[in-house]
Amino acid sequence: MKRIRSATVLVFVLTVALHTANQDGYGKETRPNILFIMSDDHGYQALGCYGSKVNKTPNLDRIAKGGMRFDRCFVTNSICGPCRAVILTGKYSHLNGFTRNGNTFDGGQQTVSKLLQAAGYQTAVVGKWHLRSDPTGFDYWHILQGQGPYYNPPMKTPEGIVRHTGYTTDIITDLALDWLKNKRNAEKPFYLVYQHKAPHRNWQPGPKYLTKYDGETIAEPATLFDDYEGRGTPAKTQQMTIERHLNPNDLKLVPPKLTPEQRELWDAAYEPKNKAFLESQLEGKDLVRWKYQRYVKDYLRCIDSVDANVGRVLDYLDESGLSENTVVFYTSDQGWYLGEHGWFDKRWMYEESFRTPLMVRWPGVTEPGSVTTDMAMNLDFAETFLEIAGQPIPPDMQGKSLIPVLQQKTPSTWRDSVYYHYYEYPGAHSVRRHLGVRTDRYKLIHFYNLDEWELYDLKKDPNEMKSVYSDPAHADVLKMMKVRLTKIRKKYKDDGPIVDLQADRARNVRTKMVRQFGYADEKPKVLILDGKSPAVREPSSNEVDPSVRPFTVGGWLRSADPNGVLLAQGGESLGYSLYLKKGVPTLALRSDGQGGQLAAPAAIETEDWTHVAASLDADGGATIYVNGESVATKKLFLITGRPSDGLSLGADSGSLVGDYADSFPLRAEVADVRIYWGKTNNRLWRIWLRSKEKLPQ
Ligand SMILES: [Ca+2]
Repeated sequence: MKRIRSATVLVFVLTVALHTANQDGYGKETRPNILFIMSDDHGYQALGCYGSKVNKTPNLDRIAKGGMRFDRCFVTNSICGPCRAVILTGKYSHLNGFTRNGNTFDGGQQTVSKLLQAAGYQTAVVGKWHLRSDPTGFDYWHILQGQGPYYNPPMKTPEGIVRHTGYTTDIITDLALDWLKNKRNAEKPFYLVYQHKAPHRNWQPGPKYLTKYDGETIAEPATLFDDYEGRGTPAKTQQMTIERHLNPNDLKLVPPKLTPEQRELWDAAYEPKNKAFLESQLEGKDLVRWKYQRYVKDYLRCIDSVDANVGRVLDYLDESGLSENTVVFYTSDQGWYLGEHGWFDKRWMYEESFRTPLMVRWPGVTEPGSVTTDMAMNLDFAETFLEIAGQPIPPDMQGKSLIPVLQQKTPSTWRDSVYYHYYEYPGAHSVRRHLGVRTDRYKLIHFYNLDEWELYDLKKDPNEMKSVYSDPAHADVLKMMKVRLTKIRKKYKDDGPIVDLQADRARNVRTKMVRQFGYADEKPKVLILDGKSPAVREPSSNEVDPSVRPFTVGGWLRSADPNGVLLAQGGESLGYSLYLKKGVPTLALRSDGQGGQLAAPAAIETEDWTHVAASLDADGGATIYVNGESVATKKLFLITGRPSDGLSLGADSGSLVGDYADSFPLRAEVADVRIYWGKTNNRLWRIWLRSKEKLPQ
């Protein structure tokens, strides 16, 4: 009890001290300025002050040297837009309404910028915003549109779009400095939000750093060649590997859009490197290593620009005397994979993306060079800004002011666990929805759409290579962590029923025909399948992506030997195939390591034209149709990702979806073969079946 009381007294004394510090008796404002610097996707592994093995960041380190480094600062939902919304509101995603990128932030709600503005602060935001709606609560704003490009960004202001020429990291800094020097009201304290796009994908370095690290080898992380044994489906089915998921733009094999002058510098830097690579014909692990070096070097070059530019702003604070009364924050919207587990990107509750860098310099408050392992969260930033400004913290904000931590007077009642919830699935990189709790030592994760759990002992397994969820020796820990998860979900008001967004999204797919083969001049056109090769092959594309959607596929066929694949898309890990085996129409599905199939109850007559089709509904219910009549139904599952194998008509090209030995080519006449996304309906069947009238006899 005594401890709790002294903590309360401390907070009270501090609050009073801050309130009385507002004015110095002559009406002069003395409340501290707040400079909040946030970059995008800057992992702590790439910061000198965090012991980086891959780069140096002398300017960013100045903030840590003059203040406090947080070694356990976590995010609530590791992805760009949602993190920004959490920082503005001090609330978890489910309460601020911004759960995934692509949402639109409701700027009508309570935000820290509005509260600071109302408290007499000058408020400004420059750089990345990424919340779709315009900023609210800012006296001045000049922001990138969406992700924004690395070069020559058009930027949005209340007066309209302003076009800039140059490197975005430099431009954002020029805007921040211009506001500090020329645009703000110097009579008021300021809250400046200065946010970089860098080092977000696809890591285009600035003109000054295009050849930095050339000829060097950047250290590889210990888990670059992780095989994901020891973890469940999610780690095995994600799409963020350096090996397979970096594209030619990411790897700079294709140059970005640049002015002629910029292009000249770019080509001088990349053309010789690319030529050497193309001639090298690397394979296997050597190729992964090349990709890793290319990716990490470009990533670090982007950080070099951030570091130099933050240095310019810190220099200005020093020269102008503002440093003394300005609290400087540096953080990233979340953490990042620099090849750990073979990955780039973020999203996971695994440490590298869950933890974000945070350094805070507050002269007279933070002890220079101090380090804390107290658990902080991006949920706390809004509350901290408010307390710095001497403002009350609204009771509906969910974080805590970090001021006691900054003063190294963390109360014993400080949080001993953090809660996480990631939503963006289906989505880029195919990371499953998950939630979980982390304590000092343990982490419990629930991938709830799969109902798969993982438990880690971070002391024994800091790289999170082997889940001990099923290990009887951890039964007590598991029990304790499940209790904690239930409690913490309740604490943050995230204990309602879990919505299956996957089925929700599938239900909203509009019925639409996306492909039609064997049809011309408004009538069916017969395609002769020779039983050898497919009549049509089409590479995998976003346009014909069967993932997370209901669909109907099929067509007319006539055959003396009804054996083989009518239509297939995908292969052994993801996809579907509609085929006939001894005359029995069968639908095969593959997704997430599971296979399923549904066969008609009997062989069908195919000597005359017969319509054969299959559909999948939003809940994964499959149906086989013969001449438009349902002949079999069964609950299967949705395909959860886009297959890398393409589409083929008359055989299953590439790796196989169904239970057959080779590509199982069909010998038949086929016509009016269609692929529909969305729910089947009467109109669809009426039109499709009517084409029989125009088939040759
Ligand atoms: Ca980000």
